[in-house]
Amino acid sequence: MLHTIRTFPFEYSLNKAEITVLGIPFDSTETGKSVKYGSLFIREAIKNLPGFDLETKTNIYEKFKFADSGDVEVVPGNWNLTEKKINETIKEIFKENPKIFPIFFGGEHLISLAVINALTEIKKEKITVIHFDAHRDLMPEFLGEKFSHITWGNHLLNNKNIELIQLGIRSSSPEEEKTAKKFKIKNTLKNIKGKVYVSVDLDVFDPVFAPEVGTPEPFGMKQHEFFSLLKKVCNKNLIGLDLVECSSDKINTQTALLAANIFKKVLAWK
Ligand SMILES: [Mn+2]
Repeated sequence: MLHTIRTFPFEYSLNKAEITVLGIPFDSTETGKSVKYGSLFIREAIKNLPGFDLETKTNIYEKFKFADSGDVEVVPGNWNLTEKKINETIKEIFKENPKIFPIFFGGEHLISLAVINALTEIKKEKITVIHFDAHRDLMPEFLGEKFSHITWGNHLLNNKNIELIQLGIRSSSPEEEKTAKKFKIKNTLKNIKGKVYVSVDLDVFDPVFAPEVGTPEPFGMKQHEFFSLLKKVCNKNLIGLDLVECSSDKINTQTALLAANIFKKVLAWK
């Protein structure tokens, strides 16, 4: 693994850490603004935040031991090879530390497909995926391309070890609605059982709060709305998290800072 950047005040080796972050800067199927540097700018925004959380009176850097696993060496324009590398890297991380809590920074949303499939192979049990997004991402293909940031959710439904919950959806197609109905995709956090994984497309927020995203969509969630939902699933059953579709291109822009706050709150509440 390539260790490229120092994000946390104190870092531990992977086998001694409790939390790891992994960047996956793949954006080859992105149709809007490039999200290639999301992992870089989310890391930079994390450096800007104090570890102390006023609400819980905890410092996340005292509460947990961190290890930055760097970025996956993605292959631009080649999802097959990139998917393989994501899968191998995640398995390598869990081989080193089976108890690690991973947080993934995109890149585009397609990376979540590889991440979640790898996690179900590793955990060998059913995982409830809570997918925050403006978009369903359930198209079987887009412009003739099977694997894209608009289709990843459809392919995830082939994984029999996941249950999908979608929150914040406000853009879809008749075809995707049919698929959502067929697979009984829920839009509530009620009655969740077992392990939980959270995938956050930052365009779930209203563009007022998160303007730097690949494909912004008006009439989105407000910050309090999102964080009150997120808080409900930050417990011992949460096994991982991803933050994707951040198109920031400067240090400490609004969307990267919001993503960094999601990172911090999840760890403060966990
Ligand atoms: Mn989206």
